[in-house]
Amino acid sequence: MHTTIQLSANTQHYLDLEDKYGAHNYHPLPVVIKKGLGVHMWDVDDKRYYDFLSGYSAVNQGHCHPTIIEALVEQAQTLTLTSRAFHNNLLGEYESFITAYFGYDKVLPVNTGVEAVETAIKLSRKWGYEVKGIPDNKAKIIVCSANFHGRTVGVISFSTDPTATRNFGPFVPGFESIPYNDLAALEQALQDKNVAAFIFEPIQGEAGVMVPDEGYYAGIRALCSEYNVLMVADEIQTGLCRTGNMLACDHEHVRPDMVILGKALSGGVLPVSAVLADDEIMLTIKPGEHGSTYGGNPLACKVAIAALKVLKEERMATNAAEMGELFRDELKKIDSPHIDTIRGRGLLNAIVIKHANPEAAWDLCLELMKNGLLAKPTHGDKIRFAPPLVINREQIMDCVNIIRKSLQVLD
Ligand code: IF1
Repeated sequence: MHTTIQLSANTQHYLDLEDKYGAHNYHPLPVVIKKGLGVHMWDVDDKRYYDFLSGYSAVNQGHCHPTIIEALVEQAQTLTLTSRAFHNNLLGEYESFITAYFGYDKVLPVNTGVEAVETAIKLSRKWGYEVKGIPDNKAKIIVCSANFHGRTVGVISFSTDPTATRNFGPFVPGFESIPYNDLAALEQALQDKNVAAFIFEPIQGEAGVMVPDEGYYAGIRALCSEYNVLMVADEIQTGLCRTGNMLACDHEHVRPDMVILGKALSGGVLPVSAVLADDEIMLTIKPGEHGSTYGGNPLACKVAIAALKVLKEERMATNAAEMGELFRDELKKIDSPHIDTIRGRGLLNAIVIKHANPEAAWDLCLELMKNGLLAKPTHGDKIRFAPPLVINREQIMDCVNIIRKSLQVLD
C-alpha cells in the first residue's frame, strides 16, 4: 500500500522549481527544508523533524553548531581564499593541529570526499612506483565489492554498482575488487607484487551499513604490513566519532597508513576533506604535482579546527557509542515483523525491511516523515538511521516511538 502524501502549496512550489530547472540526479523525499539546528530541521511550513541522515554523516556535530558557525562568520569577514600560490596564516596552524590530532606526519588538504579519495589513489600509486619499486604503470590497488568511495570517473572505475557505472565508461584501469570482510581474499590478492594499496571502508555505508567481523581491521593491518602494501582507510563517513570512536579503525586500535576524511571535518558547513599520512608516503608528491584551487583555504582551515575541537570537547564519540547502543536495543524491543535486521556501530545504523511490497522502505520513510523523522532508504530495502552525534537519551526514545508508530503503515 502506497503512503499518500498531501504536499502543501508551499512545498510543491519548491519541488516544481527543482524539477524544471535542476538536473534529476537525485530522488529526494518530498520535503523542503529551510532551517537546521542541532538534531532538528524545519521545513518551509515550519514543521519540525528529527534529522536521521545528518547530511550523510556530514553534520555529526549537529546543524549550525554555534562554535563552528562563529568560526565561519569570523573568518568569512577576514580572509576566505588566497590560493596556494601564496602562504596564509591559517594553513600551517590547521596542518599542525590536524596532524597532532590524528597522529600523522602530514596532511594534504582538498575539498570533497571523492577528491580526497582520488588524492589517496595518486599518493598510493606514487609511493608504489617511487618507494616500493613497482614497475612503471603496473601499480594495482585492491578495493572491496559493494564499495562506495565517490562519483568521479576515476573512483567509479572500481565500483561494482551498475547504477554508478552504466554508460559512464571507459574506466580507469589498475583496480581489483575482492569480497568485503574477507581476509583470505585479501591475502590472496596481495600475492601480486604490483599491489600498492588496499582501500576500504571500515563500515560500508552505502551498501547498507555493513559492519565487518571483529578482527577485520587488525587482519588488514597485519597483511598490509607483511606484504608492504598501504592500508588506506576511507573514514569519510565512518570517521569523526560517527561509529563511537574518533575513527572507526580505533575500534580495533589499528593505525592505517593513510586516513581519508571529509563530510563532518567541517561539521556540514562547507566542503572540507583531507588525506593524512606519514612523510614516506606524503613526500612522494612534489611541488606542482597535485593540488586544487580551494584546497586548504583559510576559511576551511578555521572551520575544520572548530569542527574537530567540538568533537572532543563535547565527547561526541562516547555519546555516539552510548546512544547508538540504546537505539539498537530499543529498536529490537519493537520486535516488528517488518524489520529483518538491525545493524550498526555507534550512531551509524540501518534496518533491513522485510515486506512483500518492494516500495515498503520508501513508504515507511514517507510515514516517518509525516511523523516528524527524516531518513532515507539505501539500495531498496535498507533504511540508514544516522542522527547528529549530539542527540540525547530523551530524543532517542522519542525517535524510537516515532519508528514504532510508523511501522504500522506496513501492516
Ligand atoms: C551521493 C553515503 C553514499 C562516502 C565514502 C567517499 C565519499 C562518500 C565512504 C565521497 C560520500 C555520500 C555521497 C552522496 C551520498 C553519500 C553516501 F554513504 F554517505 F550515504 F553515496 F554512499 N567515501 N557519500 O560515503 O564523498 O565526494 O560525496 O564528498 O553521492 O549521493 P563526497
